Amino acid sequence: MRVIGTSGHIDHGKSTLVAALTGTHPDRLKEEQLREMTIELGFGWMTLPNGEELGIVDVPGHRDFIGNMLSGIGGIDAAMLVIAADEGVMPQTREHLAILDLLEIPAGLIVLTKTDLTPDITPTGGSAWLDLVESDIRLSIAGTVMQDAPILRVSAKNKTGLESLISVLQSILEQKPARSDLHRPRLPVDRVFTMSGFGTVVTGTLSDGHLSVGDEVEVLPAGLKGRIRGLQTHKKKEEIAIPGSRTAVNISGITLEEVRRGDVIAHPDQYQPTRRLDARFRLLKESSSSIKHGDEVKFFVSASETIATLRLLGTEELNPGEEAWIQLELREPVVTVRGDRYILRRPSPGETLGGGMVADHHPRGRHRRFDEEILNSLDSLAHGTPADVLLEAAMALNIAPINEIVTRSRLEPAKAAAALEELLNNNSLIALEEGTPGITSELLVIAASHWMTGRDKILRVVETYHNTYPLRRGIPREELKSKLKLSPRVFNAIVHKLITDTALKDHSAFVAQAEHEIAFNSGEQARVDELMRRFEQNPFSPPGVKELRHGEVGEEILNALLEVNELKMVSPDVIFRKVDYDFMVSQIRTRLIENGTITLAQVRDLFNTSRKYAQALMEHLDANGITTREGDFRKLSK
Ligand SMILES: Nc1nc2c(ncn2[C@@H]2O[C@H](COP(=O)(O)OP(=O)(O)OP(=O)(O)O)[C@@H](O)[C@H]2O)c(=O)[nH]1
Ligand SMILES: [Mg+2]
Repeated sequence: MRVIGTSGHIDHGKSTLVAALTGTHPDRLKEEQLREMTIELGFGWMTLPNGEELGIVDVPGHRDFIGNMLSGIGGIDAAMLVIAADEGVMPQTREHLAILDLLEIPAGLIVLTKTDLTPDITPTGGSAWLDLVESDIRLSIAGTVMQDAPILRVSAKNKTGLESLISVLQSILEQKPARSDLHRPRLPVDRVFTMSGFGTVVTGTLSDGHLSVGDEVEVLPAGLKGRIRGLQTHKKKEEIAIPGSRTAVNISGITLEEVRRGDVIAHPDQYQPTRRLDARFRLLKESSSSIKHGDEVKFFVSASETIATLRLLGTEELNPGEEAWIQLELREPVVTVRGDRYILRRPSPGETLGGGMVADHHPRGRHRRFDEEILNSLDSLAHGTPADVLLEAAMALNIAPINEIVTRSRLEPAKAAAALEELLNNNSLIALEEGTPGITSELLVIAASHWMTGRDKILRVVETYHNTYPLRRGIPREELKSKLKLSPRVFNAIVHKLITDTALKDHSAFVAQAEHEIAFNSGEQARVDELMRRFEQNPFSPPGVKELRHGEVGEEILNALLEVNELKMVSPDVIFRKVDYDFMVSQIRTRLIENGTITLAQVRDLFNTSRKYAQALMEHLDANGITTREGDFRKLSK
């Protein structure tokens, strides 16, 4: 399945040629037939000798309808630039050629038609006039995408030269790889109509993925949902429409008024319309004047068209023939992605100014002008290696799953895979989660430069916490998360990474800086020493928790002593020094090994303490699986 498009000056015989090739005249409208002039896009199709289906989009040559021409020319595999032999290269020949060049239409051929009108044809087909026209054409196409295009001499009227035209066309198309299926179909709508009994039908050249009957679809930019009721290619019913084919989609749930030319049909949530984009722009050298920052222009991409304000990011003014980075603010949202080719025209008087490639379809914001960093990052998006492009996509998304970064980069799967491996190996990209990082994986990753700044910021928050609460073990995870305003998934991934890198210490519900130790100042140390003396005087009947908390020792110091394991809490009311606790446990163990059982009263007498302490200790030992209670007795747990 291939699609080609015509182009060329008005009346040069484009539609007649399509009719001669396909058997159907593409001009359908009454007005078109009366005026012998194409206004709307026309369509035809044929089967090539090798059996491949070929769709043909026929465009108008009249300068007033160049918007229609642009809406049909996107997505084609090759262009036929049609030039009438009796007139040669004319203004719209040049303008269409410039457009094909700006859109980088990948392959093409030039059809020198109406050769029957050339008077001096010799019996062998030679003609001094045609040779002259051809050499003029060669001059015009030099340096453009059409530079090496073959020139075919035909007469659509007499049907001469058509066979060799078809065979050259076939061999050009055979050299082109089939359109890749990226599973992100988009159909830029170039026609909308209704068919009685069916409802709304839209047509376009499908790209980036396939559509199937029954699919839920979205009409963008509006976002209205519908379902595919039927699909046709070249008037034949299909269950699946493949990328690169002329496709008619019958959509249920969408009325004729709800969809128009320039809209895009896609699967839900795969494309986000944009109102701002960054692009490389070339002003045609034939342009009648320079352009300035803030100029209003008409923006054409795929089948859509909208008014835009042009911002020159690195220069005040752009002269004919020059290139620059621009940011476009669009009056209406359009669907476009990185890598799309676009055209800018001056609204009035109508003139094609130039065009180029969309470099970023969702830039981070309204760029400051003359900002070196922004211009450099745009350069790497435009000229960089796949790794540069992938890294730019990662930077733009900050922290994101790998598959989203790959989608944004618009790289071919094989290139994306190699770029990903390279970036992970040289640590330009950092995986925040564990797993196998393939291009379809959902592992969170982050660009190294963002990681460094993000990591410093987090460590600073933790450090500030340590400085405010030096006697605390660390900051509660929840508190850190809300301070950083991160989603649970991103937060957990980052903290996990920081712990693995030993930048943070893990204390389950708390985290601390790796080097953080609880340390008392001299005043605090004096209070600690005094407290420890009180414990030492009555090791088995020590001061009560309430008294300590609210007394001069204070909560912070008490908690810190528990943190550093100087004290051991056995119940909300009872705390022992750790050494005394260990001593009691070993004594009880020895008793149990000798006697098998012990009672609360025996514990009380053993340490010459009160029932309150003995009970708290034994319940603590029960709860920790050291002892088991049976009535009044306790035994060692098994
Ligand atoms: N003698 C002769 N006349 C031709 C030939 N091809 C087209 N014509 C005539 O040229 C006129 C214009 O042809 P179209 O095919 O409508 O031209 P077009 O390029 O489609 O014009 P637009 O769509 O308006 O840009 C018509 O009168 C055709 O009959 C040809 O090979 N020989
Ligand atoms: Mg025509």
